[in-house]
Amino acid sequence: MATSGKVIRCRAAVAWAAGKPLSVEEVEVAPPKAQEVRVKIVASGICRTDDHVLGGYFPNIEFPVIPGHEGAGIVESVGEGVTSVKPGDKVIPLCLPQCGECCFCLNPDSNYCIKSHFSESQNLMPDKTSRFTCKGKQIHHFLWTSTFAEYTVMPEYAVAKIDAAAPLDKVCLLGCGFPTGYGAAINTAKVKPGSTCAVFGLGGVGLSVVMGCKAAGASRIIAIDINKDKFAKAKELGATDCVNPKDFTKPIHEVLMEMTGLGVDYSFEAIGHKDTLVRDLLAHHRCLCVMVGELASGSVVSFDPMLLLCGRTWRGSVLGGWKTRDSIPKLVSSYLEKKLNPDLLITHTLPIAEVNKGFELLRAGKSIRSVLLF
Ligand code: PAD
Ligand code: ZN
Repeated sequence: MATSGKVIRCRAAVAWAAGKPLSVEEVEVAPPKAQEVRVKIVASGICRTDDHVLGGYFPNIEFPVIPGHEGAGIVESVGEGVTSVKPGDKVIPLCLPQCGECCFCLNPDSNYCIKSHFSESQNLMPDKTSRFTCKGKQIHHFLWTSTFAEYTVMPEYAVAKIDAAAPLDKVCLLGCGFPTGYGAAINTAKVKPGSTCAVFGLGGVGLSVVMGCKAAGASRIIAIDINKDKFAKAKELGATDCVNPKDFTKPIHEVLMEMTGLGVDYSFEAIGHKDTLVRDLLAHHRCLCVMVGELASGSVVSFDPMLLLCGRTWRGSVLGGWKTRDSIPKLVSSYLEKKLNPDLLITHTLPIAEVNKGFELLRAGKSIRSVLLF
């Protein structure tokens, strides 16, 4: 490609400081170094985690930063030594990579990769440098994906090659929201046919949990949200009951207990609030409770440990338990075979110039997923 080996000037939505709107700027993107890949991003969904970044939830995320981690694009060029992808390949950036060699990648029960940005809590590339500059300043990466940039650079093992037939403006959701929720139900919880599930929070992630519970054969799926506008979609995707905690004076776990008798078999927290986490766990005698929502760094949750002794289980789920490089291309194939339908989560499509409108819609509870197009 004509741009190979050269700095590319392109648009990106830059967060200069916490609590400020994003600013669409011209940025410079350096060529990929050895074992790195530069990708032209075509589409990127907006996930609540990006909003957590803008809100300054994660103190280890340094500003200025280019957020975005739910994207899809085309490889523009590759650095020395890259063998698994080539220019022109369609790819999904992996916000949780899979190096394939670390003890977690070799463990069939884990999808955590020790060579991920989580291990070091820093938002530069693995070599602690950045490929982005703007107005003479170094701009930080986010999760090594930074999909709010038209071109972005990632380690090779944080990129998954997908089917050339995949529509990038749709399968971008397979970069985070859909596999996170769907996998929390089928991989992390391993929901059994005939079971009863409760899903707290009906955003893109929680609605994907609903889809996962339905696919696993749950006979009752109770969808819980304080925004009743989310209920129609939840029912369309498989929820059998919808509950708004605001309609009750008693605590929600009591409401669920009355609805179910013994409580639910599985519950999922897809909000990211510490009080819903505890309420969730309290709700049921023999429940497997899966934490999907992300709490602000440093949050402390207190609960009576006897709750666990009596048989409840509390598990976390990152990216739905998928070993990403192996699984995301398979999910794309299932999508192309019409076995999965994450398209139902897309409520808005916006040009990158309207990125802040996308966040306003999310905060106002008016969108599920907005997809940004370059
Ligand atoms: P979202 O904001 O679209 O959805 C959250 C939903 O929760 C909204 O519908 C709210 O109305 C609802 N809600 C808020 N407060 C309450 C409450 N007190 N009781 C009931 N419902 C409430 O977010 P999302 O779906 O994009 O993401 C959900 C969480 O998942 C968020 O914390 C995000 O950071 C996290 C996430 N985790 C992973 C992972 O790998 N674990 C990946 C991606 C996102
Ligand atoms: Zn996300």
